[in-house]
Amino acid sequence: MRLNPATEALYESVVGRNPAEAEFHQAVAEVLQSIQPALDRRPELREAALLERLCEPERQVMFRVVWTDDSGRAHVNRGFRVGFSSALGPYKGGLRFHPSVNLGVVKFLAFEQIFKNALTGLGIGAGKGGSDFNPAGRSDGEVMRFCQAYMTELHRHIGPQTDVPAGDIGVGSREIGYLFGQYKRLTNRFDAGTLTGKDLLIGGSLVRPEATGFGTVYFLDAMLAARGHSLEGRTAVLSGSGNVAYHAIAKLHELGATAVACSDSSGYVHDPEGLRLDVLHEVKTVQRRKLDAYAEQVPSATFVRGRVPWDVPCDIALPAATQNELGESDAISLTKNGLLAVAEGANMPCTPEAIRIFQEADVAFAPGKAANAGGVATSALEMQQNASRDRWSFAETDKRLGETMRAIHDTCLATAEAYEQPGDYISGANITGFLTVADAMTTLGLV
Ligand code: NDP
Ligand code: 2IT
Repeated sequence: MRLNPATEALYESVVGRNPAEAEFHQAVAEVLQSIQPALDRRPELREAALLERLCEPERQVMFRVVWTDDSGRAHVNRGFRVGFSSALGPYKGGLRFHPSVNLGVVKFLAFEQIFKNALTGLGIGAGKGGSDFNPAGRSDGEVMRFCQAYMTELHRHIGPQTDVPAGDIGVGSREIGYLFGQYKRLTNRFDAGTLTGKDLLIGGSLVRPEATGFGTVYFLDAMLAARGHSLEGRTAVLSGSGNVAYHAIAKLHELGATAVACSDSSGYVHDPEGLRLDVLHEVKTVQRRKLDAYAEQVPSATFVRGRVPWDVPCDIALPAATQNELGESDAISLTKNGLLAVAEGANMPCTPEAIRIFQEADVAFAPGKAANAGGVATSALEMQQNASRDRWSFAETDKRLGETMRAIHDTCLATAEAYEQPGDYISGANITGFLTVADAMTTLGLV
């Protein structure tokens, strides 16, 4: 690790004070490493325990969530919400419902969100939350009762000026609807700006469902253009087949690329003729089934059980499922097959070893905190619409999303260049996000 002794000591203290939180350590290590050129140039940013404050969440809430299944049996899950930084605005970030959720996972996600949200330039702080509740196979009624039980505690800690949750893995507009319904009931207020990712009927924004996937492809398009390439005629492989992957596939197809493989937790589907969005929607969103059902319906498709999709040859890899899902051997196989670019739709999907392989092979690499910032950026647009009781058209909102993603791309590239890391979007994103939040923290005094 390229850390100077002071930063190394801080990293060791983060590890020591937060044991068994490997994903959080990983996220902190990457940021501390890549902001080093900024710290060298602006040594005053080491003062006032600024880095120590940046690595310590402002607050963390953990609570018991008790709910009953359809047979009346009681279940206990754990709920989390971490407010990491409110230097730039109210805590903002999604809720994840997945059995793998623990405090370390929530903290890594909230930490990443600090820099991502700063990059949007839209005045949002950083938080994340969720539960180890597993929605797979649960009925609508069970999901609703879980959401109500979760919100029964969470409502004390959130609000339009305090903390504004949204969706993430396992939390889409259905869950946000149930969460908002309970929030409204408990507080006796229709405070639409407390949650984003809402259905249009209850104050949601057009483009928010598409925003993360579309935004990732807008960023990818700008990154390819900066290298003199385009998406036209390219082949793409994605992981995941949820909100982010689905809308990324739609935008890839619209811009002339072909997505030939995507995955879920059961395996991956390879369709050399191009993935069919209608079938994906029916299988994953309507029926909530696994991808073998896609291959049952599409003769050109093959389902590969229990494997990740990274050995399918492609020009573009778009990991859009979960953290550390693309490792060194996957990166080797992708680069051997002539990979041109990677854009992280998910948060921290590529391991540090995989990223090193991409960098050595001169593969263009867009880190999640830049590439997938379109989701939270459009959440901020939803907050603006809620605050002004206005509704923007699809075209207007999509235009704002496109402009935001291109601005993030250009800023990351320019910052990387200014700090002598040309073409390194990881440095560009981390340094830009860090300087923005660090300057705001200094302005706010020692709080
Ligand atoms: P969804 O729940 O809609 O979809 C998740 C997809 O990833 C599903 O296909 C799921 O498979 C698969 N998946 C999830 N966990 C695992 C796992 N441990 N192993 C294998 N496959 C897994 O979530 P999103 O699409 O919203 O989120 C995907 C990623 O994008 C996450 O990393 C999230 O943090 C990130 N992200 C999301 C944003 C948003 O606006 N939603 C914004 C920015 C980033 P299965 O269907 O079998 O469960
Ligand atoms: O990781 C993310 O940026 C999200 N899950 C979206 C957060 C949001 O508040 O829209």
